[in-house]
Amino acid sequence: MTFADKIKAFFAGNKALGDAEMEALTDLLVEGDFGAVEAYRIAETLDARCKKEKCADSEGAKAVLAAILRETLAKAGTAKTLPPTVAEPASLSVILLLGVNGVGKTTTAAKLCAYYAAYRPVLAAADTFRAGAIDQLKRHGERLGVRVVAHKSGGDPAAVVFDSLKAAAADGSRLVIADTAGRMHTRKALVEELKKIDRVVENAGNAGCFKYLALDATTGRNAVAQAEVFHEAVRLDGVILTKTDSTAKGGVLFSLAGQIALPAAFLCNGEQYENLSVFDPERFVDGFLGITGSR
Ligand SMILES: Nc1nc2c(ncn2[C@@H]2O[C@H](COP(=O)(O)OP(=O)(O)OP(=O)(O)O)[C@@H](O)[C@H]2O)c(=O)[nH]1
Ligand SMILES: [Mg+2]
Repeated sequence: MTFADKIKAFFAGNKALGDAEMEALTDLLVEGDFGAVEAYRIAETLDARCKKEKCADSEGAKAVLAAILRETLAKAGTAKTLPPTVAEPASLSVILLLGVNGVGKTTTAAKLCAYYAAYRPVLAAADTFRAGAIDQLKRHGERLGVRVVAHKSGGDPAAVVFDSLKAAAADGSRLVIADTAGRMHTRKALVEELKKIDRVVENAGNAGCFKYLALDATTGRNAVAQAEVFHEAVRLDGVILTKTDSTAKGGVLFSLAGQIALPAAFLCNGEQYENLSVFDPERFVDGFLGITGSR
């Protein structure tokens, strides 16, 4: 039984929701990657609100839960995103993709190039740490017809971003999308490197800098701790949840919103360039509760 089926089964029939059911729902939310703290908070809020509103059946409770989940996402606000069409007069923007190794940063950088094609983006190969990372990005650049600015493997990632900004400005491009390394010798080294890249971008006097954490939906409950490290280092603008086409449940987005006020910006649901969509909280909650079926 998939997670969505379990949620559906839980709310099916017109049964009353007593203490035992609330406990089962909390377990279900924990299973859905909410993390214990957020699962308990949401189940308690649901219980209190159902009592207050005298809604005793599961259909009513589901509607109340949907409202609570929407409010949880709303608390984090809307992630800052560039519109897909270029506003005039256009200035240069930068998207930094951050995240631990293997979450899908490079693939997402390529997807964003396709999504923001109107900006004539330039890719910055700022993952100089992992062998093969530069070539991987170059292959995407070739397929997409996008310029890739790269230095040698082992070079300074902040310098790559700096050169990409110059190249973009010279080319009349409106957007630099920077792929970064997910791993360094130590976590401290990673944070220092990200801060250095961040300073280059902030000092470049660009109109907009968008710092997104790519997060693998299958990471589960560990995601909040992971996000906190990056959020403290560079103050993230949002999360891009990748691999939502997997068996992941997505509850992690509620924990990120509820616990560290970090909103989602995009969802990725596959390996193709078109498998990227702007995050839509209404649709996400409906999908999560099986109200319309898909996310
Ligand atoms: N199913 C699925 N796979 C994805 C998605 N996004 C990325 N992948 C796959 O995940 C794997 C890792 O993707 P990368 O883009 O290389 O990840 P990365 O974060 O750049 O990895 P490092 O550079 O090693 O830190 C690849 O096999 C991708 O094809 C997605 O939305 N869905
Ligand atoms: Mg990569």
